[in-house]
Amino acid sequence: MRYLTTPIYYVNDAPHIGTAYTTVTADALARWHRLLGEGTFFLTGTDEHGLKIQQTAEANGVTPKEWADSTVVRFQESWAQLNISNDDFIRTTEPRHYAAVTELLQRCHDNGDIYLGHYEGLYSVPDEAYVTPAELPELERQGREVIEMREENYFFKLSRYEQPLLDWYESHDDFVLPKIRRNEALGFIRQGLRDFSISRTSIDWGIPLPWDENHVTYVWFDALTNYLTAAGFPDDPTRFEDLWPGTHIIGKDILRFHCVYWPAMLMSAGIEPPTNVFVHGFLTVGGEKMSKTALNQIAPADLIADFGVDGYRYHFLRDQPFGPDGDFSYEGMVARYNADLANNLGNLLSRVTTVVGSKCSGVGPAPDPDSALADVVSASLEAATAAWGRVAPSVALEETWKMIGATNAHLEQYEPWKMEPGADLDRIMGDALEVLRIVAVLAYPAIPASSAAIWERIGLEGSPVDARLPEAANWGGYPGGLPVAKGDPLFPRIKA
Ligand code: ME8
Repeated sequence: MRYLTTPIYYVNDAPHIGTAYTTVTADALARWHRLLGEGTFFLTGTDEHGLKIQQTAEANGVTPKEWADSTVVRFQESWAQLNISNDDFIRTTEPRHYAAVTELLQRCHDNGDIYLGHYEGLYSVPDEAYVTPAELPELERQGREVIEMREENYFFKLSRYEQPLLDWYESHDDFVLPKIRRNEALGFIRQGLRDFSISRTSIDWGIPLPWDENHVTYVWFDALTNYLTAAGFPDDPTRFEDLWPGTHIIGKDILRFHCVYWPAMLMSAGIEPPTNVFVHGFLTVGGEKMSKTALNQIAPADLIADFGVDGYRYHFLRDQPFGPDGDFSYEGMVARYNADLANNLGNLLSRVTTVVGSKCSGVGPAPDPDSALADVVSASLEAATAAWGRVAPSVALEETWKMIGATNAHLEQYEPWKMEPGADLDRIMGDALEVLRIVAVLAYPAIPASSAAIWERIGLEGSPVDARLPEAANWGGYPGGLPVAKGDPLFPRIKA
C-alpha cells in the first residue's frame, strides 16, 4: 500500500495558501497513484497539543480541547472545499493517538535512549522548539515570542544515532528529495547531533510520559507519531505492516524534525524509517514571507471565489514547482488561469463540442487509429508519468498541456468549422475528442471536478476516477457514437 501524508497543521492557525500547497500537492499525488491502480492511503490532520494552543485557549476562556474542537473545523472545511481526497483525518487529541505515542515512548525508553536531564534556555513558542541565543535576534525581528525555560526534561539520545542516520542516508539515496533538501539534512547531521528534550513539566496540555506522569510529551515527539497512529500502530499490526513505511510530504521548515529526529526515533523503537520525505520550498506573497502578524496570509477560499476550486488547484500545482521557494502573485494566477484553462483547455473543449454539435449532429465520431496526435499523446504520457513519479506536478501538467496545444494547432490547421460534414471532418473531430478523453484522465489529479465534467460532456460513462493508467491513455479508447454536449464554459475568462 502506498501511504502518503501531509504534515499535521497547528490547529491554532487558519488554513492558508502555504498549508493548502502541501495538501493539494499530496492530494494530486494520491489521486495519481490511484489512477495507476495502486492501493493508496492518504492522511492529513491537525497538531493539537503544546504551549501555543494552551495559551490561546486560555486567552479565549475555554479549555484547550474545546479550542481545538472549534478550530479544527476550519481545516476540515477548507480541505473539503478544495476537494482533498484524504482517507483519514488525524487529530492528536484522539485516544488512538495517545496509545501510539505512549507505546513509541516506552519502546525508546526500554531501548535506553531516554534519560532525565535539565534544560535551561530559550524557547520559541510559535515554533514549539528550543532556540539558541544566536537565533534570537532573527526571531525577535520576526516578532516571534521567545521565552526563558528552566525545567527538568527527559532527553532523547539523538547523539547515538549520528552514524546510523549517516548509514541510512548512504544506503537510501532517495530518502529525502529533492537533492538540495537531502544535502541540507545531511549537512545538519554531519555537524554533530545533540540530544533533544522530549518532555515538559511547565505545561500540562499534552500526553503524559508512561513512566513519569509529571511530564507531558514534547509536542514534536507527539506530532511526528501521528503517522504511525493512523497506520494502525500499535494495536493493528496487520494494517501497520501493510501501510508502513509511509511517504511524507512537508515544507522545508520542518525538515530537521522529519529527516533527522524522526528516523532516529523510529530506529530507536525498532521501526523502519519512512520510505521518502519529499520537501518543498516556501511560498512568499509579493516577495514577503507570509505571517499572521504581517496580515498577508491568503485564505484558499478567497482565491477559490475568483478562480474556482480547480482553478486554484491547477495554479499551485502548475505554477509553483515542487522544491524551490516560490512567489505568489494574483496577477500571475490570472495570467496562468487565462492561458492554460480558459484559453488552451477551455477553447479546445468548446471548439470540439461546438463543431460536433453543428456538423456531426451532436454525435462524437471515433478517432483515426493512425492519427499523428497519437505520437504526441504517448510522448506526453511518458514524460508526465516520469514527472509525477519524482513529485514534479508542474512538469507533469506542462507535459499534459502539450497535448492540448498540439490538438488546438491541429484544429487551426484544418479549420473543421469551415469543412463540410463527412469522413475527413469526422476523423479530425474524433482525434480531438480522443485527446480530450486522455487529458481528462491525465489532468484528473489536478482538476478532478473539471475532468469529470469533460468526461461527461463528451458522452463517456462513469468518471475518470475509474480510469486506470497506462491503458486508459492508449490511443483509440474513445468509442465514437456518443452524445456530445456543449455546455457553459468550464473556465470563464477572468479580467486581470
Ligand atoms: O509545523 N509555503 O505545523 P504548521 C509553503 N504542526 N508551505 C507552507 C507555508 C508556506 N509559506 N507555510 C506553511 C507544523 N506551509 C507542525 C507539523 S508534522 C508531524 C507537525 C506548510 O501548521 C508546509 O507544509 O506550522 C509546512 O511544513 C507546514 O505547512 C507547517 O505547518
